[in-house]
Amino acid sequence: MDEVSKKRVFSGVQPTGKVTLGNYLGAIRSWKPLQEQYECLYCVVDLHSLTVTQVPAELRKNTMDLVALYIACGIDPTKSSLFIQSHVHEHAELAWILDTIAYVGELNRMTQFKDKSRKHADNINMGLMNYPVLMASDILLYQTDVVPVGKDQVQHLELARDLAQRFNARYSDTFVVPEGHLSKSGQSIKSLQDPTAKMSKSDPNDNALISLTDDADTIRRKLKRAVTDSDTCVRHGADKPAITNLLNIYTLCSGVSMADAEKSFEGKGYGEFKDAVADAVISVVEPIQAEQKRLLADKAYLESVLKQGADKASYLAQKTLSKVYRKIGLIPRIR
Ligand code: ATP
Ligand code: LTN
Repeated sequence: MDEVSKKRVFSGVQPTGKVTLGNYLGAIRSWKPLQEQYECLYCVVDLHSLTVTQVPAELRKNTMDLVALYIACGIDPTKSSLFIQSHVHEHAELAWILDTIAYVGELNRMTQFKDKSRKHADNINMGLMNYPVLMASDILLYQTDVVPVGKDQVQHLELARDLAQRFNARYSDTFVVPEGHLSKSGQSIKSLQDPTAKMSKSDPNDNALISLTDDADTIRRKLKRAVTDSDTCVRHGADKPAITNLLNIYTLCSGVSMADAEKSFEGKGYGEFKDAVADAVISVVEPIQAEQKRLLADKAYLESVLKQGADKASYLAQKTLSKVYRKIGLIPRIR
């Protein structure tokens, strides 16, 4: 397929803390194969992470760690644009315009806003409420066709679609209305300590999550401590949320089907099963860690990737933003 007729993909992760196995299986892993079919833009959304309090030095480190992680997970900078959100100033500018057509009522109803307001009751800032508008701006700025995200982001994607349609209806066709792309079984990896909650990188209980930076012993220990269900049988089902979650992780990391996995653990206890889950997770995580470490030692290379990514993204972003400004009646600057 030639470059012009390829559909466009955009996705991003926030550089907040340690990326979890949930982020990887639910989102980042699906990015690599998309590169063959689509023109992809993968972004480290640093402006989003400011909606919760950040320590500047940590934010800086987390951002570069995430850039290296994207590449270690198979994002090929010669195929896709990999960049940092704050390097392309149009994201914040389009967000302002979209703010003027987004309603307080609809933002106030967003599940993530309600959750995060509860978790950060001392810092319910306007950015937290505007978070989905900035996300819509990320997506609409590139005339994105497809957005790969985990299940928890579906509501935000709906808002991006609504804002695109609202703008198009008011000012004539301007934005592509994006579609979501949910990875099948990885769409929600649950906490190891509470299988009704999602595995989240900001969980204060470190035993609830597997971080992509955890070493083999830590992964084994966390899985040993993972909660289980009341009987001792290894099978999936709505009545067995904890084992279903571990089976999900196992099948996604090993490539074994659910039916084969259940058969192979028939009559075996949770101990043996958890060991096998740990082996499967370690075999996925270790090569990524080695590659990320190698990349982080080559700062010049990472900087060249980011420069190239931001140049390409800026070009596309600027095209959309000037179209938007023109349509709403702002006078273009004479150069
Ligand atoms: P935080 O805990 O700070 O809210 P997070 O772990 O939810 O962070 P994000 O940066 O918000 O991570 O999400 C990055 C991507 O990972 C999104 O596409 C999101 O849908 C996906 N994702 C996050 N958690 C999970 C999970 N437990 N299972 C599957 N996908 C997930
Ligand atoms: N809100 C997303 C991260 C994100 C994103 C995006 C994902 C910000 N902008 C644009 C896809 C497309 C999250 O995963 N928490």
